Amino acid sequence: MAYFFRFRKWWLLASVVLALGLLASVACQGPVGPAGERGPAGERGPGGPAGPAGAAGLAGPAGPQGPAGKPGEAAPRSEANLALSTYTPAIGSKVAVFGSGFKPGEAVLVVIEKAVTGGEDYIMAGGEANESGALEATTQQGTKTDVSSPALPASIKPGRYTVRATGSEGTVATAGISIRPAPTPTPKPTPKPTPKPTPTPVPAMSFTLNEFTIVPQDITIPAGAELTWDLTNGGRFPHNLFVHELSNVNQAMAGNLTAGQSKSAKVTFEKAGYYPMFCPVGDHENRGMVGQVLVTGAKAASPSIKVRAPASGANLVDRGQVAVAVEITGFDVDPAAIGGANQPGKGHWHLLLDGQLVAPQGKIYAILKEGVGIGQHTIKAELHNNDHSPLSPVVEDSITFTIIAPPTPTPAPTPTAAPK
Ligand SMILES: [Cu+2]
Repeated sequence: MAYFFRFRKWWLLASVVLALGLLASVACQGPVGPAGERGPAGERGPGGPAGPAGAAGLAGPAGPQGPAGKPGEAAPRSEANLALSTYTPAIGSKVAVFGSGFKPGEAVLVVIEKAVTGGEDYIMAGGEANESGALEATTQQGTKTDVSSPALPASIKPGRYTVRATGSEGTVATAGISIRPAPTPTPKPTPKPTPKPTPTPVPAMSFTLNEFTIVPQDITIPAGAELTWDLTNGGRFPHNLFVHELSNVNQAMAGNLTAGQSKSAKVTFEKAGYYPMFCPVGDHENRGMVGQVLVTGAKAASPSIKVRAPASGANLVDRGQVAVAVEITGFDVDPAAIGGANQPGKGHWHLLLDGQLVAPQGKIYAILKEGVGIGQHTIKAELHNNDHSPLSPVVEDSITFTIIAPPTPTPAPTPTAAPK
């Protein structure tokens, strides 16, 4: 340790001396002497980074023309443009071709190059360039700014092709196309039969037929439901129950009932509307065996009225009355609303005899007791709104019939007296 301290004392002394000597040499420096002669140039040092490029010099004179190059393939002179409604059509589909840049008035033919088996071009479409050089095709519907191909035929093998449009003045345009095979037709799903709505079971209906009435006279039933009709002949004469113009019902009801007889039949009314029922025996209908069947359900699109009784051109034995019956569809008859405010699709009908209004009707049958004497008569039936205004357009029907005198009863042969 002592040795170290002795060494350090010496070291400190030396450095003090040194520093003093330095100070002295600076302090006693004299002024700087003149520059000495320039020494010989040293060796050239390594090159510095290149300086910025100088401004381009003037172009030198053109060199001599080189030899002409090999003529290249004539590029399609696609001065015009071609666009397709689809670039990947399937066999069987149509492609619309839109073109522009042709010479006005130029006739243009569009083909698919080498598309037909055997390498033929497939002629796709033809058109004409209009004044602005756009491709146009004239069709029955007039001019249109595209030319459509017919459905691409199966004679074209699927693959990639070039569509080329060539103008009569040499303008050419091309477009690539990739034709896909015809889509495999998706088998049409066999239409499921629309399940017939399960008809709401309707209780059986019982009718009593008599001289000359049908009871009940007015019934309301749902369309499409299978009904059971029980009939009883409570009268002395044969009777039955038919509905005008509904052959399916009448077939089910075939077979008149004799006095006291009963039967049951299944009937279905397909369409909504008001249908006149009647007894088809003799002139029982004209004697009053009429009734109304209101079938509820989806209404027919437009209102209609048809005179069903008397039959057009009928000869009716004069019974002092005439039964008139109409069929109404596509319209609601509301006796309670007669004279009230109008409601669309609802109202009543007017019965005219020989041009005279008899009365507004709230039911589809009426018994005329006046003005129906012997001779020809006309019945007209018109649909009217609640306020008695006619429908627009007018909905009406008319028939003529003739009332004839009852046949004179052939007197019962007077029994001849037995020879004595
Ligand atoms: Cu009858």
